Formats: sequence, C-alpha cells, structure tokens
Amino acid sequence: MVKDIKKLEKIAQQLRIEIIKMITNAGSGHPAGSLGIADVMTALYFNVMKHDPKKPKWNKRDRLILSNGHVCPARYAAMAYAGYFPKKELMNLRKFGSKLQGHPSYTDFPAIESSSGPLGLNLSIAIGQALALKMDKNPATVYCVTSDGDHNEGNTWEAIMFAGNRKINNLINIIDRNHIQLSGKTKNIMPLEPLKEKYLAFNWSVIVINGNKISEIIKACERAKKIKKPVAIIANIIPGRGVSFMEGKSEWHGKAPKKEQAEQALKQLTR
Ligand SMILES: Cc1ncc(C[n+]2csc(CCOP(=O)(O)OP(=O)(O)O)c2C)c(N)n1
Ligand SMILES: [Mg+2]
Repeated sequence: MVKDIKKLEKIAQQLRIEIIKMITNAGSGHPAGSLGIADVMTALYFNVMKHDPKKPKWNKRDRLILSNGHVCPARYAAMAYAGYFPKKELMNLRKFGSKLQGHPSYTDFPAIESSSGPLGLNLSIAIGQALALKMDKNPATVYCVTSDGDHNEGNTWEAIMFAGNRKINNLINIIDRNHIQLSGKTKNIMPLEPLKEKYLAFNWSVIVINGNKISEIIKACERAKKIKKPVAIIANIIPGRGVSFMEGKSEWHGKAPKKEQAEQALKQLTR
C-alpha cells in the first residue's frame, strides 16, 4: 500500500504515459476517458483496495467492476504497475488473442472480475457480487466505476433503485463524471443533473469530489466504507487530463493520437 500522495501522483502520471503509448500502438482506443480515470485507478490499486496481484482470485479481495469498459487502458496500466502482469504486455492492447481486449473480456482475463463495454450493465453485476459477499459473510467491498454514458441506460437506474432499497452497504459506485460522452457534452445530449439529488432520492449516500485529486479519492472511499448505505462518489473528472489538447474534448472520446500528437502528449506528460 502506497500512502505518500506524491508517490501516488507519480504513479498516475506514469499510467497516463502508458495509456498514450498503448492506444497509439494499438491505433485505436479511448484516450480521454482513460486519462481522466487514471487517478481513480491509482488510488484504488495502490492504496484503497485490499488485493493481491499474485493471487488475483483471493477470496477476501475487494472487487473492482469497471462498467465503462472502454477506459480499460487505465485499469490495465494500473494492474501492470501493481504486479498483475509484466508491463511490456501493455503493448498488446487490442491485439488479437491478447488478454487486454479493447473492451474488457473476463474470459480472456479473469482478474478483471467482469466483462464490460455495453454500457449500463455492470452496476447490476456489482450489486450481485455485493449481495453474494454478504451471503458468504465475506467482508470485502465492491467498488464499481460507472460513467456518464452508463447513466443514459435504464438498467443503471433499476440497479440504483434496487441497491438503495436493499441498503447494500458493501457497494461503492465511483462515478466518472467527466461531462463528456461519445459525441459531445453530456449536458447537450442527456443532462444528468441534478445527479446528487437523484441518488439521494434513491436512498443512497453521496460524496462529491474532485476525481483527479488522489487524496480526495482516498478520503472519500474511507468515509464511504463506514456508511450503512450504498455510496455514490461523484468524481468530477477532467477527460484527457494531462494532455492539453485532449482536456475536456469529446473529440478524444474514441480515437488514437497520430504519431506527432502522441509525441506532443508524451512531452507534456514527462515534463
Ligand atoms: C449500451 C451501449 N450503447 C451504446 C454504446 C456506444 N458507446 C460507447 S461509449 C458511449 C458513450 C460514452 O460516454 P461515457 O461513458 O461518459 O464516456 P467518456 O467519453 O466519458 O469516456 C457510447 C454511447 C455502448 N458502449 N453501450
Ligand atoms: Mg463521460
């Protein structure tokens, strides 16, 4: 477990560098969301979650369910740096036969807990796992990451309603609230506000944070674990974080940088 925030910030920056290299090498992928969620992935894998990279199926591990599967480069990079597999394998992103599929595939890579890509499905999976852990009297926590896009799907709201009703208190939903989606700003496509009030109305507890501040992410998770209800952490995130020409831009939702753009991005991330 890494406690030093400066060290954690360095890891997050390293993950961003890997994300740019991975997506550029693959020639396709989702840089904006991946760069944005890198701080959350760092906080989870290097501080918050109880897990053992050498025993990915350890029964008492905390679970991470990534619902917006397209940001998986950030998760894969965090897992490689945490020791789940050699870092050089990161360049296999999106390659045929690789465990690092462009949308996470559980059958190819069981350490990721669930497959995702179709939005709106994985909060339900997280709830199922949280309930199963309770039935087994297993003290592990289920962390779910969902996105703006996930909240455009009806199934997500059914899951929110169910978890609130059942007071599922071993479930923490970290919302990647980066205000963009595939083709534009969330507020112009399907406005989610007032998101906090919606969750409160469904009997959840809500914590709002800056999702690019690792200290805030860690503190929010610590607080959330003590609350006797499901908790939504609304993590306000800058998509494309760290690369000036990608920040806040839905144009970078789903395309790889060209060679010169990647070089410019890496220059910014390494200075
Ligand atoms: C059920 C479903 N419908 C449509 C899509 C196509 N799709 C991929 S990403 C996306 C929107 C993404 O929004 P968000 O998750 O907020 O992504 P961000 O741009 O912030 O990374 C859509 C509609 C999908 N993956 N799943
Ligand atoms: Mg988004």
